[in-house]
Amino acid sequence: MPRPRILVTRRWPAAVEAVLAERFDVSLNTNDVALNATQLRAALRDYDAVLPTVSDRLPADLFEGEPLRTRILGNFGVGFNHIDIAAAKARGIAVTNTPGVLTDCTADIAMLLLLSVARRGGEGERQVRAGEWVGWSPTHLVGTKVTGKTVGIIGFGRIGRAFAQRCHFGFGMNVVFYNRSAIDPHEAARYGAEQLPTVEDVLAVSDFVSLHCPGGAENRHLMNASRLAAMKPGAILINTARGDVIDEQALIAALENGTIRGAGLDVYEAEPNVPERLRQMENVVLLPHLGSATEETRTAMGMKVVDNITAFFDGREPPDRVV
Ligand code: 8YV
Repeated sequence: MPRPRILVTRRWPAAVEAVLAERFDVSLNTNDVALNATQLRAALRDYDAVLPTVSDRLPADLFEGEPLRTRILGNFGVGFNHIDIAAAKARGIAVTNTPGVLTDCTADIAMLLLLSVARRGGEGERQVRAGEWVGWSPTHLVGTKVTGKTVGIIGFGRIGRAFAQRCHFGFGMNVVFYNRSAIDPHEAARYGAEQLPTVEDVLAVSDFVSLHCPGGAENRHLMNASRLAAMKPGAILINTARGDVIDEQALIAALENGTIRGAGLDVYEAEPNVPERLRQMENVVLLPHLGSATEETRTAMGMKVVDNITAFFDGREPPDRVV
């Protein structure tokens, strides 16, 4: 039996690339630049498995037409809103993701953003690097205190819970959350958190709001102009989920008008393009989608993809099948 032909769309941690090479006939995109639609289309035609990342967009039209050789998309990441799942399903293509292994590191980045915006860490770092710090003063870069404040979490899945735990037990914050399904109050209490009925209820009481829901159609622009206006004056918005959960233009307006105090963002609507107006603002901290970017987590994510496609080609059920 020939080994399955697989395409890895970006460079992965060396340990994972080595395991893939032992088990599969691997083609690796060594340019480390995201593939375009034509290349992805050709990949679906020519490979048994394609292993995409968040930067490989696979909309419905890529799955249409001629016979496709691909039988599984082993997504490198937990979020899969860049893949049209219904179109993949219609062509009989399985899709898997990598849940669980990036929970802590993504929650850490949310905490890092919350602290950086609240305590003006980005501004301070820019000043010191630019040689513009003129000395300590009682009024220099005074931020807002975190301990004792209320943080509102939108989406209480794995990452939302890990973030709640950090906020409550690590930083002495009150934690409330919105989740579309009801969470057992005893389970919520394990994370020091309380569920509220609506997003608006959460926004009304939160000094910080952190997004931990999936991207894609159902949550597109969940944080729109009216929801941004419903945040407490002086509140801070954190997004480590997906860029499309926030209406970016409405956010820019809310930041410019002082509707909210600041924002910490790891994800954007049209990555890697970040609007110029956002990049000019002092009251935002902007990271380049670093949520899962640790050696340990990226390796664990890769190994999960290996487990999923190995199971699939062995005729077993892939552990993390989403379609
Ligand atoms: C990944 C992420 O690095 O897993 C996710 O959903 O957003 C990131 O942490 C990215 O998806 C890689 O494909």
